[in-house]
Amino acid sequence: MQKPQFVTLEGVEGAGKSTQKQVVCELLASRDIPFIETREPGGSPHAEQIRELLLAPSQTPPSDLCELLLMFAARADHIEQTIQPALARGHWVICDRFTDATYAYQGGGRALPAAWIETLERLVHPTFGPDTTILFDVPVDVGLARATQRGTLDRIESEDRAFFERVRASYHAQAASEPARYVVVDATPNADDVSQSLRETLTARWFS
Ligand code: T5A
Repeated sequence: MQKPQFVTLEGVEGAGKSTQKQVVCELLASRDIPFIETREPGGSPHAEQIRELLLAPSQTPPSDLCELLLMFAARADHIEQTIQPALARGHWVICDRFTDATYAYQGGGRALPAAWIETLERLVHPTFGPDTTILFDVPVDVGLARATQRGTLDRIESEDRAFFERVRASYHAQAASEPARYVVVDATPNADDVSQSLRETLTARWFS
């Protein structure tokens, strides 16, 4: 049997990750493959508390370095408490965002040095990372319009358009540098068309 996979979903705000995560889950369920769904920041009790700190709108937002350290603090707990136990039980892990989001948001968006992120990555998960990363790629304006239409924006979602252009550019660079790990999906069409394309791509990648 195939080794359980660690699968991450990435993209700018409103790209449709949460919507399309169901397609990944249905694909696994249809083949009786055990899996868990999780997310970052969050995914374990302590990491979910850190998520609240990170995303709550605030008159006095955390410093950029504080935000970066909290992302990795949450991740350390999430890996130990949730991700690695699930993989050890033979479950696939489907995770909404992971360290690539830190490179995109804190590295790209906030312009923190990549070397800081690399140092924390080596500390928190030196030998462990996603087997497949699905990047839902959508123009920033389209993603932000969808996120805005859905409801109130959290602290990070409230950044300006230039911030999210840097986030998207970082994702493009990451996908280009690791083509074997990344699956890039054009998330601009309607949700049904994106689902269909995703289903075909993942079936070919994992099960053919
Ligand atoms: N973050 C996270 C960092 O800064 N650093 C890090 O290291 C990590 C891990 C997480 C925030 O934290 C930041 C990034 C984020 O800002 P979150 O609430 O989990 O916060 O936010 P997101 O991950 O961005 O999730 P969103 O829900 O905002 O976006 P999704 O999941 O991509 O979009 P989704 O599926 O909820 O869809 C949004 C709306 O669009 C519609 C949906 O119905 C929904 O209403 N939609 C479509 N409409 C038209 N066509 C389509 N194809 C559509 N697909 C979805």
